[in-house]
Amino acid sequence: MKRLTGVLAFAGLAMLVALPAQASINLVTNGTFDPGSGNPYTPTESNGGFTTLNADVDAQAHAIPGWTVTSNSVDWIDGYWQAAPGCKYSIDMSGTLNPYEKNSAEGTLVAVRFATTVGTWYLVQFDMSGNPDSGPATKVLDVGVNGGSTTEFDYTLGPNNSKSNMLWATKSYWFKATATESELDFSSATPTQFGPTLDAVQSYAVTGDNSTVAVIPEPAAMVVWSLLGAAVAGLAVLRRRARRASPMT
Ligand SMILES: [Ca+2]
Repeated sequence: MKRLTGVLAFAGLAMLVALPAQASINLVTNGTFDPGSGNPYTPTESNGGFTTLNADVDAQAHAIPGWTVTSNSVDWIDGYWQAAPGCKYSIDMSGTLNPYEKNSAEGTLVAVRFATTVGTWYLVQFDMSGNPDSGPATKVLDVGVNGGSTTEFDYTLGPNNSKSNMLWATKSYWFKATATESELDFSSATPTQFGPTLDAVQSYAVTGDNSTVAVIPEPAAMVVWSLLGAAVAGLAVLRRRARRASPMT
């Protein structure tokens, strides 16, 4: 039994070491902007492939699970253009000019807060493109945390950008947590209705600082992999025992 325990411990350790970075916890709720079932604001083909969500209309501001529209409006897209790889929905961060807009379409979307450890670095990754319907050619998106200073991200439409070929680019933003909860703020800085587009938002705690890309493994995944390792090791032991018990072949 002592030997078996040792084998299991070793197998568990080996699985931990081999754990891929992709197994880490994504801290962002609904970074792909899925509506859930029965959501009356779900964008559909029949309503033109997008729904405009106004910050000044409470139900619209909270229509996307995990997110709040906090200024002007954003357009929630399904079908109007190609979403980021692996996604169905996406966002035009510059919504639609209408009576709620105060002459600016620059929307702000705030993600629901997640627990953070003060002093730990976090990587935020998201896919960005631009509304190809009209200018400006360069779309500007500001990203920040807890209402603090922001970092500007630009995306310039090229000759091959179209609604069926959005050419989404993955962007990375880093922040060092200064609070036990953090919220991600995404704001369009493109005042026309044709803004930066956003999709596939994820965030991960990292070890070290923003110069080293070592993502902290997800505890739950570690447990699963450890159990799997233990099961594999246990099977091997049983198989060896069975082989010993039966005649040589
Ligand atoms: Ca728009």
